[in-house]
This record gives sequence, structure tokens and C-alpha cells, in this order.
Amino acid sequence: MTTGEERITYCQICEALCGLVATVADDRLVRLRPDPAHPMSAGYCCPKGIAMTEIQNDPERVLHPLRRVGDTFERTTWEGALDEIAERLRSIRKQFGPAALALYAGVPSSFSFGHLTWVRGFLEQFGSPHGYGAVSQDIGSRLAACQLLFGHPFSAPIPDLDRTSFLLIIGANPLVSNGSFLTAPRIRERLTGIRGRNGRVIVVDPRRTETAKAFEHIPIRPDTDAWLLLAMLNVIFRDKLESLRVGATGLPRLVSRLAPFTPERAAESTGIPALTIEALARDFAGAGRAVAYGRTGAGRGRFGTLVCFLIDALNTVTGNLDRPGGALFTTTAVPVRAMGQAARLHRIGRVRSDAGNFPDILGELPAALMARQITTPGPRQIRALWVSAGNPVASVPNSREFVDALGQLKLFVSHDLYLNDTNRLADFVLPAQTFLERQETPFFHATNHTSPFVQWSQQVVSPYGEARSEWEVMTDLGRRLGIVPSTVPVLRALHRLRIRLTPRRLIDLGLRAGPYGDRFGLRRGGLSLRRLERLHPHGLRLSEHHPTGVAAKYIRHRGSRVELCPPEIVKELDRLLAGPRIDPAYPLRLVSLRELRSHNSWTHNSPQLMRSRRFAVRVHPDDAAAAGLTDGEMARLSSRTGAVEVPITLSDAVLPGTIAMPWGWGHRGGWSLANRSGGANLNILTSSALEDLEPLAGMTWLNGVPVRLDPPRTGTPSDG
Ligand SMILES: Nc1nc2c(c(=O)[nH]1)N[C@H]1C(S)=C(S)[C@@H](COP(=O)(O)OP(=O)(O)OC[C@H]3O[C@@H](n4cnc5c(=O)[nH]c(N)nc54)[C@H](O)[C@@H]3O)O[C@H]1N2
Ligand SMILES: Nc1nc2c(c(=O)[nH]1)N[C@H]1C(S)=C(S)[C@@H](COP(=O)(O)OP(=O)(O)OC[C@H]3O[C@@H](n4cnc5c(=O)[nH]c(N)nc54)[C@H](O)[C@@H]3O)O[C@H]1N2
Ligand code: SF4
Ligand SMILES: [Mo]
Repeated sequence: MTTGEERITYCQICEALCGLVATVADDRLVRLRPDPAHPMSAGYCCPKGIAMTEIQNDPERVLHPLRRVGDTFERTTWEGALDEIAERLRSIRKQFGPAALALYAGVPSSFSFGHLTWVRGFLEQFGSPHGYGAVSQDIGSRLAACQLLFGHPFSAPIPDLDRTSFLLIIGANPLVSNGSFLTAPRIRERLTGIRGRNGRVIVVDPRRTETAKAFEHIPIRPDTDAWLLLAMLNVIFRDKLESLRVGATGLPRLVSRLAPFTPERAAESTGIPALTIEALARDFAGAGRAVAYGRTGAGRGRFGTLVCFLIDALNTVTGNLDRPGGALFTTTAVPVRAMGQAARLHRIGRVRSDAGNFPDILGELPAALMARQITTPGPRQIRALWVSAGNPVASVPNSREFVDALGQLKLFVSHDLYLNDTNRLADFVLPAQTFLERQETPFFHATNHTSPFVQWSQQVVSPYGEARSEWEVMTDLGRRLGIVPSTVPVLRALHRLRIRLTPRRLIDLGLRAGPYGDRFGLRRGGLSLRRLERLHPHGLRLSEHHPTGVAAKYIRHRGSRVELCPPEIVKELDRLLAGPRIDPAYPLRLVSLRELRSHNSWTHNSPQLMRSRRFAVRVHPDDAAAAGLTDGEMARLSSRTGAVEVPITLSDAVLPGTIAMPWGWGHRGGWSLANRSGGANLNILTSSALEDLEPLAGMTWLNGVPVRLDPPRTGTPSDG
């Protein structure tokens, strides 16, 4: 038994946001365990939550500002680093204009209100359109689809897991990911609960994943989900199984477009028998409380926005939008949508990319275009890059092109916990705080909780070394440049009146003004931040379920009607019918794979997590045989963009023709265990070519990337 004081917090590695209890001695973290009193996770956490202790205490964490000197880094002071960065930014702005600065904010920024809003505020006030991040590798297509259907990217319904009797999962693996765009800790139990109520969970995935194994699996060829969904809609309207319960426009137009998408033609594309498609459509429409839920496997193919659109269109036309057990618009304690809107984070297409004219999605342009924007001369050429909580060398497409482009920057700053595969090339690396070193509330993820829920976590330990929070760094840097890092004019005005704005203060204002708030004393028993932290340190579930019958509030199109057939979608249908461009030189289709004991590219220096992890690319025995390869051998995997040499493992869990490769490996950074763990960087294979980006949201093509498999040339694993 460890001695020390216990503090309550919650895990901010993934979106489940499980409650944790930290043991602290002498202001150092001793251990983490699941919090049995957390209202949602109730004593559950995954191995990563426990292993966060090793990350917190990792001797290889960056704890002091580092400045590049030749090929190495040397320690510097915060004052020295920020002075020099400000000076260089000033001169870059003077010489090249404000668009010369770009920001890449990685996915951990979305776990922190202060982080994302302050870095975005800084970029906007600097005057640059160049926001980038994980959106175009992750959720952009879903947000664009919600804009088309419901008129607002924040109007994204989530599956009502605890009341549904039919969950159709398209391209998600919640038993490993623990749920995404969905905050639902203990998700295994909740899915099992659906079956326990005599319901069904069906997983459409090219791989027999952990989730597919546990429930019903419908294998599908990668990047063909649009065909499946259109054929389901075709059957539903053909057999008059629809039951629209919310106002909608465009239904007759949508129906008139469905004729070519018969189950038979869909069977040819998807590999799913026509009879299975027919049965799935009928069962879904007849289930009463059904919901289709798609995630990264749905939204990152060549038709990502169309697929996301069709998933919610299916929910809508079967009467499952905004009803118990269906797809729900959610209520939050802090008015996230209103605050996001006030901060102007909600817009799509506010700026456009120079190459390809792609719209930004919530302030992010396609990350695939970053390298080109650094290397191509023009008035908005990027000369300085700020990477906050990101590892784009591992996570954005065409890594080699991106690494080369980094070499052309005049200034490259990163704020991170580690020297990772990207910022090892930076001019400055600034030490970031872990979530255990700051106060926090789930802000951007609050809309995805399966019940209205709110929590405020205390600082568990003081920041180690000289780690600082992103919002403080942006404020300090902003002061040097005459910038108040906020997108909200009234907040900037207050700041100039020396009213210090902190994330804590803004969240308190939001909470008190919100639907459960104390309205600044006007509503007895209502919430304020003080009250929340004093009375509910484990978090507070505000009601068992989200209210239904609220769609009109969330649908922003005229007359609160869902738009079922916008012109953008019609165009995509025509493009789908035109058929895929097929390059016979690359006959196999590559998909990415996530593992339970890993998080994206950054938890790979924890001995606890790495002990049992071995990198291996999953290949169907038929495809291996065709390439003359056997189990455990090295193979050469190549695409039009690049090639890697990797060990393969034979597996009939992948469809013939599909290759599944774990992503986030092939490390070269300041994390020695991660470096030693081998593997290769998947994004050496993925494309940043304009014609390979999805047209509506600029999504990177990550699902079903054309590749080929051959015997190796060198026999040694290639690194990132
Ligand atoms: N091929 C392929 N590529 C993919 C994907 C895929 O499935 N396949 N998935 C995509 C998806 S869904 C995503 S979200 C992206 C992720 O892409 P990124 O966000 O670029 O990468 P991460 O691996 O999450 O790296 C996060 C970095 O943040 C640091 N960090 C952690 N916490 C904090 C913090 O609180 N503050 C600061 N300042 N730093 C912190 C970590 O040390 C790490 O260096 O990758 C995408 N790329
Ligand atoms: N353990 C763990 N948890 C994580 C992460 C992690 O790295 N590790 N990352 C976090 C992040 S950033 C995110 S965004 C979420 C992602 O959460 P999920 O999307 O639930 O997780 P994935 O494992 O990427 O699941 C995507 C599934 O889509 C399948 N797929 C690929 N292509 C296609 C296709 O064309 N059609 C269909 N139908 N399926 C396809 C893949 O085989 C895979 O099983 O997970 C989060 N949670
Ligand atoms: S599932 Fe694991 S990584 Fe995700 S929040 Fe819970 S403990 Fe953290
Ligand atoms: Mo993600």
C-alpha cells in the first residue's frame, strides 16, 4: 500500500474521460487507479489510465524550454525562449505578412478549453488563416455532413447507447478506442447491455475487430460504405419502411436519386451479399429504437462526408433522430455550443486553402496541404510553424514530404510533453503540462456524453520542472507582440482593461449562465464552479438521459427542417456512380489499426504499455501467398506515395485484399523506448495529392489506401 494523499481527477487521454484517483506524495504522482465514485466510469479505467503515471514521471519528458543549437538542443529559460520567439515572429510578420505563421494543434488540445481556444485566439489575432490539426484526419467529414444535414457543425447527434435496441456500427472499434465522438466509459458493458435487452449490435468493418468478434460482423471492402448505405436507403423506400418524424426537405429528390443503388450493385462494390443488405435495411427500419453510428472508418475514405451524411440520413428517415434509443442532440451544463459560436469556432469555409480551394472545418484547413503551403511561393506561404500537442510527422499524410518541408521553415516552435518525431526538428521545444498538472473540464467533448454530465478536475500535482500551460504561454507571447489571444472581441476589450481572463473564470461564467447554472444567485441550488468542485469532485450526472423532442432547437436550416438532398451530396452521388479510379499496380487496400495499449503516437514510452506490444501488419493468407510471403516475414508495402519494410502476420481477420497496419509507430524522437520498439510510420504511404483529398471536407484518404505487397528489398524495418 502506498502512502500519500489521494486526489480526484479524470483521464484525458481518450474521450471516455474515466474518473481516476491519484495518490500523491511530496507533490509527485505515486499512482493512479480508477475512481469507483465516478458517476459514469464507476471504477473502470483502461491500462492507459493507470500507465499515465509512467508518462507523468517519465525521465524523458521535456521539463525545460529547449533551444536548438546545431544538431542538438540546449536548455534555455522561458523568458529567453519567448523573447527570441517573439522577436523572430515580429520580423517574419514584417517581412512576409501575418499569413506566414501556421498553427498545428494536435488532438490533446481538444481536451483542454484553455489550450485550444487560446492557441486559436493567438493565431487569429496574429492575422493568419493557417490553422491545421487532426480534424482532416479524423472528424472533419462528420462536421461537414452535420452542416449539410442540420445546418450546423455542432449539431451532431450521438447514439443513445443505453436505450437503443439496434446499434449499427460503421467503421468504429469501440472495444479498443473506448468510444469516439462519444463519451461513454464502460462501453463494453453498454454494448453488451443492448444485447441483454434482446437488441443487436452489428459491426460493419473490413477487419473482424475486437468489437466485431464480440457482436455481429458484416465484413465490407474498405471505402465502399456509401454503396451499402445508399442500397439500404433504396430498400427502405422501395419497401415503404420509412417513418420520418422530424421536418425535412429534399426527401423526394433523395429518393429519386436512389434508383441506381440497388442491393445487387452495392453487393459488387462492398462484397456484402445483396440479401444481407436487404435484411439489414429491413431490420434496422423495423427495430423501433435503432441508431447508426460511424466513426473514423466511415469518414476518411474518398467519400467520407457522403458516408457520414448517409448515416445520419438513415437515422432521420427511419424516425430515429431525436427519439429515445436513436440519435440524440445533447444537452450540456456549460453551454459549449453557444460559447464555441461566440468564439467563432463553429464556422466551415471561413477561409479556403490556396491549393485545391478546400474549406476550413472549424478553423482547420486540410493538414495534407501543410507541406505544400510551406514549400510553394505565394503571399500566404508558411514560414513559421507552431505545433501545440501534435506529432504531424506521424499523423499527417506523406510524412516524408512533410519532414522535408519542415527544413524550409524560418521558425519552428513546439509545445509538448516530449521530444517527438516532429519537434525533434524544431527550433524551440517548450515544456507542456500534463492534464494532472492543470485544472480542467470536458468542454469540447461535453456534447458527446451519453448523459448530461459535468466535472471539474483539480490540479493533482504542481507542474513538474518548468512545464507551463498553453493558455499562459499564448498570453505571455501575445503580450510581447501586442496580441490578446482571444477570438472574442469583448474578451479582448476586458483583457485590455486588465480584467484577467482565465479558462477557469470563463467556464464558471458559462456554467452559471447555463441550463443547470445558479444564474449568478438567481436560481437556488444551481451550479457554479465552486459548488461543483466542492460538492461533486467526482463529477455530476445531471440527468439519466438527454431530452428528446428537441430537434427544432438544433436544426438550423429554415423551418428547422433536415436537408436530405443538398447539391453537394447530389454531386457526390454522381461521382460515386462514375466509379473509382483504380490503379492495377496497387491492388490491395490499406486500413489503419489502433491498439488498446497505445494512444495515437504518444504513449509509446511507457514500459507498462509497451511490454506486450509488437508491431505487425495484418495480411490475409491469400494475399501473402500471392506475394510469396509467409507468416512473420518482412515485406515491402508500397503505395504511389512511398514504401516501408515491415514484418507481417497472417490473419484471416482481414478480408482478402485488405491490409491492416497499426499506425503511430516508427519513432525517432527523444523517447528511447518508443524508438526501440520498431515498426514503421504508416503515413509514409498516405497521399497528400490534391486529387486524393475528399472534396467536401478535405479529408485525408486513410481508409482503403491502394497499396501493393512484395518481398522486401533490404530485409530491415524502415523507420519513420
Ligand atoms: N495513418 C493514420 N494516420 C492518422 C490516423 C490513423 O488512424 N491512421 N488517425 C488520425 C487521428 S484520428 C488523429 S486524432 C491524429 C492525431 O494526431 P496528432 O494529434 O498530431 O498526434 P498524437 O499522436 O495524438 O500526438 C499528440 C502529441 O501531444 C503531446 N501531448 C499530450 N498531451 C499534451 C498536452 O496536454 N499538452 C501539450 N502541449 N502536448 C501534449 C504528446 O506528447 C504528443 O506529442 O492522427 C491522425 N493520423
Ligand atoms: N486504444 C486507443 N484508443 C483510441 C485511440 C488510440 O490510438 N488507441 N485513438 C483515439 C482517437 S484520436 C480516435 S479518433 C478514436 C477513433 O475511434 P474508432 O474510430 O472507434 O477507432 P478505430 O480503431 O480507428 O476504428 C475504425 C475502424 O474502421 C475500420 N475501417 C477502416 N476503413 C474502413 C472502411 O472503409 N469502412 C468501414 N466500415 N470500416 C473501416 C477499421 O478497420 C477500424 O476497425 O479512437 C480514440 N481512442
Ligand atoms: S479508456 Fe483509458 S485512456 Fe480512455 S479515458 Fe479511460 S482510462 Fe483514459
Ligand atoms: Mo482522432
